[in-house]
Amino acid sequence: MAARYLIVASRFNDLITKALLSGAQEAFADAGVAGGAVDLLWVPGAFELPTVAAKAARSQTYAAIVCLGAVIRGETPHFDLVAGQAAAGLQKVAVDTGVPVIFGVLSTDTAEQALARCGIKSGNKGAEAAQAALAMTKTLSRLEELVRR
Ligand code: INI
Repeated sequence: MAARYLIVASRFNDLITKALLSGAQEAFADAGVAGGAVDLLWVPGAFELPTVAAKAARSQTYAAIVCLGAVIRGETPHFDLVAGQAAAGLQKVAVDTGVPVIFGVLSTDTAEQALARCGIKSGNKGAEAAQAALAMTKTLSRLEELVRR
C-alpha cells in the first residue's frame, strides 16, 4: 500500500502557515505523492501541534507527519515557551513512536523574516519539511531492510 502522510498546520499566523502548507503540498505532488495520500488537519496554534502529532503517530497510519507553524517573537512575550514546547513536544513524539515528525515551525523575530521563509520571497520551509518527511520515510525503510538481514 502506498505511504500516507499527515500535515498538521497551525491557524495562528495563517498568512504564513497557509504559504507553508502550499509549499508542502506542492513538494509532495512534485515527488509523485498523490493528493489523496496527504491528509490535512488544523490546530489553533503551534503549542497544540504535539497533541495531534502524538495521536496520529500512535495510530501507525502515517509514514511521516509534517507539522507547520509560525511563532513570531514580536507578537508574544511567551515566544520561548510556545516555540520551545512545540519543538520539544514534537521531538518527543518522534523519538517515542519512531514515526518521523517533521518540524516545519518557523520561529522568527519578525513577521517579515517569517514571510521570507515561506516562499513569498525565496525558499519555502513547508516544502523543505515535506522533503524531509520523504527522506525520513526512505531512510526508515532502508533501516528496516538492514535490521532484517
Ligand atoms: N501560536 C503560534 O503558533 N504562533 C505564535 O506566534 C503564537 N503567539 O504569538 O502567541 C501562538 N500562540 C498560541 C499558542 O500556540 C496556543 O494556541 C495557545 O496558547 C492556546 O494553547
